[in-house]
Amino acid sequence: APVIRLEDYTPPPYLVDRVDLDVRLEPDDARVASRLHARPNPDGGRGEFFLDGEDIELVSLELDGVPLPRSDYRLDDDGLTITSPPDRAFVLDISTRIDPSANTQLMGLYRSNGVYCTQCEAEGFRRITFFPDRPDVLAVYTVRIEARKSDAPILLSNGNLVETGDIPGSDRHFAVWHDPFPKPSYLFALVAGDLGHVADTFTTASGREVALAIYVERGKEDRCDYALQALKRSMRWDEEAFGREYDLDVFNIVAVSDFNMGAMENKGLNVFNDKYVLASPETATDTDYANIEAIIAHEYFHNWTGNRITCRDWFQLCLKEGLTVFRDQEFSSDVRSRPVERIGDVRTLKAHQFVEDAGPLAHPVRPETYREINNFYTATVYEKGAELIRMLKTLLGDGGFRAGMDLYFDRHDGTAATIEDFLACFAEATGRDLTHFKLWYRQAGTPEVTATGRYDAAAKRYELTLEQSCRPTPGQPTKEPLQIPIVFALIGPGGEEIEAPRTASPNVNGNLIELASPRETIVFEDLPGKPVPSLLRGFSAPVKLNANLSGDDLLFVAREDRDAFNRWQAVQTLATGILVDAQAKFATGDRPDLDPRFVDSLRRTAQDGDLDPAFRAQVLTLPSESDIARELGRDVDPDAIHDAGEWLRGLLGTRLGGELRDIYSRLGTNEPYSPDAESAGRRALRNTAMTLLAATGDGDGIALVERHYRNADNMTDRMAGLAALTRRPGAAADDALADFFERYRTDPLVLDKWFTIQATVPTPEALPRIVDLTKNPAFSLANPNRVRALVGAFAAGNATQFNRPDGAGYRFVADIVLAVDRANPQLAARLLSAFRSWRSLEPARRAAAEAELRRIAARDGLSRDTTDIVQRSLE
Ligand code: BAL
Ligand code: ZN
Repeated sequence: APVIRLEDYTPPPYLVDRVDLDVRLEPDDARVASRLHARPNPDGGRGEFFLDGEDIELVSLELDGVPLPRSDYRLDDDGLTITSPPDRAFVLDISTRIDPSANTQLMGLYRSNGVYCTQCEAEGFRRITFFPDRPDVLAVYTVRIEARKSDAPILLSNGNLVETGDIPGSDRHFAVWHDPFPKPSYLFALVAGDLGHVADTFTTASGREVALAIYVERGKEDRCDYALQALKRSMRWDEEAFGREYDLDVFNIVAVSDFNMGAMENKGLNVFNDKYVLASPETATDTDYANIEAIIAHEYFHNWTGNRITCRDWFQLCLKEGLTVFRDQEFSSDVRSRPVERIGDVRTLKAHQFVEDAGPLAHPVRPETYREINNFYTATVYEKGAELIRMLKTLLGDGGFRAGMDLYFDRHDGTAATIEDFLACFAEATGRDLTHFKLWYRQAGTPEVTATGRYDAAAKRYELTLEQSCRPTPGQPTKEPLQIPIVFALIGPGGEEIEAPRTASPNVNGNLIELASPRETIVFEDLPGKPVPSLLRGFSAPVKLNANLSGDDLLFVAREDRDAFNRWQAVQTLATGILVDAQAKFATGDRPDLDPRFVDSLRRTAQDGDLDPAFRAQVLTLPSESDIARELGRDVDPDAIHDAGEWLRGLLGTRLGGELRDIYSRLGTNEPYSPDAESAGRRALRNTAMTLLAATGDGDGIALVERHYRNADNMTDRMAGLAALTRRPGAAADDALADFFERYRTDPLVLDKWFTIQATVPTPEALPRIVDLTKNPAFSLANPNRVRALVGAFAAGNATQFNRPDGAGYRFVADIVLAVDRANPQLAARLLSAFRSWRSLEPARRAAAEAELRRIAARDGLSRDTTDIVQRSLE
């Protein structure tokens, strides 16, 4: 596939102002009649008019009502070219035929569980009709849908419903939808089927009433309430936090069971993976509830950041995604606990984005080249993109940030914009020069910041030296220094924060250091005693910080820092040191030992009833195996890392046994389940205590877990029990798994949890069991949720078994990638990216992983998506 480059962007030569679609649905024969009102672009070049088209059959083509002679157009695999279009406005009538049932890619128009639905981002509209399928062509859509009433009583599209009716003399009916807001083709959506729904209304700040509805498979209506309430909270929040009101008369959400992404923000008609809509206490965990709330919010927030203002081209993807992730993170922080949300978001960032940045798939937040855009819906574009917005807010302050956002909404509403447009609004609104900041969008890789402090007691002076560096990433062998906002405080010996420490440095402003050069020394004067620095508070920049603090200092920060994030971070840093050391010992057959002060520190947090239980749970949750692998960076031995984790958890379970049992019994409750953040926090702490007690492996611990599983009255507790029980294969684990299957055998979304639990058992029994599970009638390679629950979870969440020294884990995943690739390239490519850390493994595993990548690369007929990932992984 050709490389597409940002620098080659040219405006579209022809614009389309209006699209009238008439879609007649049959399961394997859908007819799409499209009338395009087109005209030459005054800002574009002249010449041919290219309309993308893929896997569709052209039935007829007319220009201004006259069939276009064969000599006036070309048809090839990529689309249709009108060779000499008129030099004035004109109308194109195009009709195409498609087979929704045969569409296994889940891009364009397809059928999922008997429901017609569409997915058009990034380039799916071209699989429905011929169209300049690029986000800078914005049109007003009117859509008529016609189908058999028995097949599809519900007919939905974007915008407002303007007409419905029956077709006389047939069992067919139709609906006409009109969306007054010009939009790019990737935001087009159509859904038709026999669906149930729940409804509500929302009154906007200016008093307009909006009809809300969530459509789902019949029988699932009672699982939509949480999503519906989350939608209303989101709508209110966007008014209050960003001054953004909803703009249509209706807002519809549809949940479908076959979906490549989490959800899609089509204008007025969001389509969701049902996993992120359906919830009841018996079927969804607290994490599921939190994800539903965040994703409902995310898609809703796209209405302004994505839809009203869209992207000029796909290189600008972070313009809508990074910004919208930032907005959904802020929403969750406001409606839940801010420090706990931040810890969760940073854990996610490090687990996915830092890993991506450290491997062969690293790319800038705004990439400058791609071969397949589907492969750039990544943690870097989304999560690091959100961090860039957060840094901008830190640098400009709340007022400056809001002024920049207001200007952006004002100036670019109704247009397709760029990162340059976006940053210019902030520069103009605040008078700040953002030239240096913009480098964050261009330069890939995770910067490392090293801090070294020196205290001169006689002079009462503290010198803080900060240095930054960044390792090479693909295509970027050398790196420039970035502008890094470091929120900080100096903590005095008694734990008090030293207010506005005196410094002559121009790069310190209140509690903010702006590090812009490779190396910078800041001198603080008149200190009352030797301070301990609390740096990068709230994780103010997406960097790897080496603060060079002693064990004593870290224990001090863990106890005294007023910044909750940094208290948590200090414990993580201590635990990381312990685990890195322990895994080296396990690798050589030695026994590690444990500093009792670390245990005391955890004990203090565990027992501190003044702290939010959710925060205490986060502190008691050790770094993951992938955190330790990332810390090591090379010659990783996943077995040694796993052994170290088991050792530490077991030891903590023993040493903190009394406190953990106390937490467990105190937090037990007879109250009915509620998914709110506070209740969820108490369950999180109790389940963390239980997990540590189970890690001791002693009889009491196991008995406790068995009781916990049996007595659970909600899915959060049941899953926590099941996860703890299945860490150790045996009769108790098998009994619980059999029980779980019987309880939920008719519920695919819940069975996904059952697949995932078995996929992540960290023992050699796992792989043969997973191979077996692929033959279970409840499993299907055609459904992305099933594949991700079993195979995705194995590759991404079972480090010891995916990385089996005999290479069998790699072979299994590679076989699945090849099997899935023909039907659903996007899903296959996503699965394959689990190999991205292969170069950091110890030599034997590295060789085994490389062999599988090469086997995939050698396969004929590989999709563009998978080819792109495999080639970049091997480069
Ligand atoms: N635009 C793809 C799905 C999402 O990020 O909301
Ligand atoms: Zn998004």
